[in-house]
Amino acid sequence: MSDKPLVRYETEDGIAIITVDNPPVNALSPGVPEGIIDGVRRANADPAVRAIVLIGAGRSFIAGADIRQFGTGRVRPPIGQRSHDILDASEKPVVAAIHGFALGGGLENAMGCNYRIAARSAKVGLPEVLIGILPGGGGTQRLPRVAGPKRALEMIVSGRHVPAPEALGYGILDKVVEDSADLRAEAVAFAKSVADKRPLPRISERSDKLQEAKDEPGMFDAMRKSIARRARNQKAPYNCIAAVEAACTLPFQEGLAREQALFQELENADEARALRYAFFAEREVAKLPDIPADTPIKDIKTAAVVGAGTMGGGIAMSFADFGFPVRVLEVTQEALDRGMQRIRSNYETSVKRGSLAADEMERRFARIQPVTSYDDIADADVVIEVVFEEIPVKQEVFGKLDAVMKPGALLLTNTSAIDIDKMANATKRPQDVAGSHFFSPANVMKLLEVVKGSASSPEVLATTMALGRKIGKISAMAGNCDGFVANRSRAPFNTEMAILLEEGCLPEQVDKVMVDFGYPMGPFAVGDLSGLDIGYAGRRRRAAENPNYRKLPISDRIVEMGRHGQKTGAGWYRYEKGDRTPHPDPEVARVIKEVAAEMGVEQRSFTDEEILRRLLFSSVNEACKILEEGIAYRASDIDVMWLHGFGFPRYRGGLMYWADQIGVRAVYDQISRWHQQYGERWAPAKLLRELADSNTPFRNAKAG
Ligand code: 3H9
Repeated sequence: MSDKPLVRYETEDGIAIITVDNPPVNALSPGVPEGIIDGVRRANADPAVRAIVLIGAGRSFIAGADIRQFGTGRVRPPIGQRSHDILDASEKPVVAAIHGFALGGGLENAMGCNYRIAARSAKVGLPEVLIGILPGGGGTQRLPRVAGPKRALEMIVSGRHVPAPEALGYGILDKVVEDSADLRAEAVAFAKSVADKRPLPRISERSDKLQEAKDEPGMFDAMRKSIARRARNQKAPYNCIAAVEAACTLPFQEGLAREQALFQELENADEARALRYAFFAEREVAKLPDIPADTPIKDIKTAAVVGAGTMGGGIAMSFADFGFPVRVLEVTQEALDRGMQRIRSNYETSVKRGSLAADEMERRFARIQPVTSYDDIADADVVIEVVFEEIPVKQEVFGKLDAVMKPGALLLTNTSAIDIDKMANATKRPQDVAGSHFFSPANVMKLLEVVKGSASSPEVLATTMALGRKIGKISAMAGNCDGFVANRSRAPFNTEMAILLEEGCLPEQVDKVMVDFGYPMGPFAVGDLSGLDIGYAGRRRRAAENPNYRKLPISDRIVEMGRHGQKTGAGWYRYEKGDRTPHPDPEVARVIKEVAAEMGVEQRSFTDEEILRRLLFSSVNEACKILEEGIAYRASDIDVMWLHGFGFPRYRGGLMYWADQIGVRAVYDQISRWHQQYGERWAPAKLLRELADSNTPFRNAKAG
């Protein structure tokens, strides 16, 4: 560790400057709040100092408390002696100078100051709810006082990062300066201009904006109601609301005490532990043990997508949404028109819902250019193939791409299961080929699974990982095998879903268990949404390749009846015309019984827990095999993939983290029992047995 001080103190022309210097993001690690407190006391004691500036060194102001310190039992100073309390009590004016991020404890300290100025590109927010806690440093009490309770509720319950110009409009900031300006010099000048102004404006002493809650006392219940579905099984969002409510009903000091009590209920709860784990897992996933950190990254400015189906359109939107011009290729005009129409109508839905402004939609749509000839995409920096999942079709596309694309272009395939090398070998530049597997709907789901072909160059892989981040995705690396990491680990879950039906479950029963667990939709309803014919084609391919492949006769019968999901008005559920609500269908129940009888499988009833474990344990076992084979780097990468590819509830950490809560030994024992009962598909992975024998948590498992 360097012995450079975490907080520096200097004076300049009567202004004390307190600089937090704790790279990379100036988190409030031990020593930082103490350094701020020392600086404020020193400045107040020095008659030559007239005002104080609090600023961050490096790329940010302060990104909040040090998340690694939560749950460690570290004793925090009592109310009145915390850095924001001391800033608030300063007798000389304090100006916070914000660039980069002022998040969580960062914004809380800034709100303890008398004034806040920020660079135009800065962002402020109280994102604590996203790690299962609430702003416990006065944020729930000061934000409603400065921005009004309604805005504070919205910001604290969503945890969103608010751009500086918007924060200025809410009254959180006093001034925004251009990024080209010298923020420190601006802050010093500002401090001089307010040095003699008295009384000092203190957010803690304000109550004018709290009137809003008196005029509209129902706002807290309305907020609770509006988050009921999204926040089910969680406590932090509700404690956030309760704390803001306290700000509106209690004097400031009592409000702080209430905030503290509500914070303490959360810090060590399972929810916060799981969310902290997810936060760090999402950062870990970017680290590639076998690719040097200094691998050059290609500059990607333009993209092309081959195939304008639902997935191709979603991928094109992902690029357009982040400012990339993208060409979409279909060889027939009709398919191209249909694809562009689908993109347009997806954007229109967002505009109707209010999540996208109409002019922004036009800007994004204009970035997507439809073309019908390969020559028209030849100069793109990256091309993503999104055609039908059949090897010869894909190989033909890659042959054409090889012929037209400029040298050095990234040639990516969105296949969800096919061996990347089959496509790479259809070109004379296999080093430029890799997998870029998006998840449905591609413009919404955040996971980008980057798949290594055997010849993919480190440069292509590192560039694809970085490209994912540039289009707002979380990139995760996977090895090349059937289904890669995400779909392969999920496949046994899909198999068990169908087998549960043979044994007596109904789709609506399984879906309810998974929705209660925290998924946004049940797996059968998701199947209907994405289309059941894709899985059907995959099963046929695998059955042809592998004579021992476990057939799923009920799933096959449903598809063979023409029930392909929402797009045909029926799948596992039936749908009314123009409506996406799934309705349980007695016809499906009849087919299930009929096929089960043909198979000679006895039907019985299931508990919710048995359903949940049958589905998820099967995937945990497969995930162990994936790690054992070195297809994924870390168990936590698999968790990140489940969170962002499949909608696994974040407050449960991820598949492997969740399994740890049950315990590796208990999982192993159950899987072993099912192995006895059901045969080979439940054979425990070697790694699972080793973890159980050594009592090593799943989350610590790494590639074998
Ligand atoms: C809080 O403030 C509670 C208070 O109310 C008081 C209660 C009493 N702590 O994300 P990046 C690390 S709760 C520790 O890749 P970016 C991160 O792990 C806190 N470490 O950069 C990574 O390390 P490594 C409220 C942190 O530019 C490195 O910094 N605040 C923290 O993509 C770079 O991070 C938040 O929740 C932290 N607080 O994004 C904000 N923050 O290199 C959390 C970062 O070893 N942070 N690290 O992998 C963020 O959202 C993003 O990091 C940020 C920068 C947007 C700031």
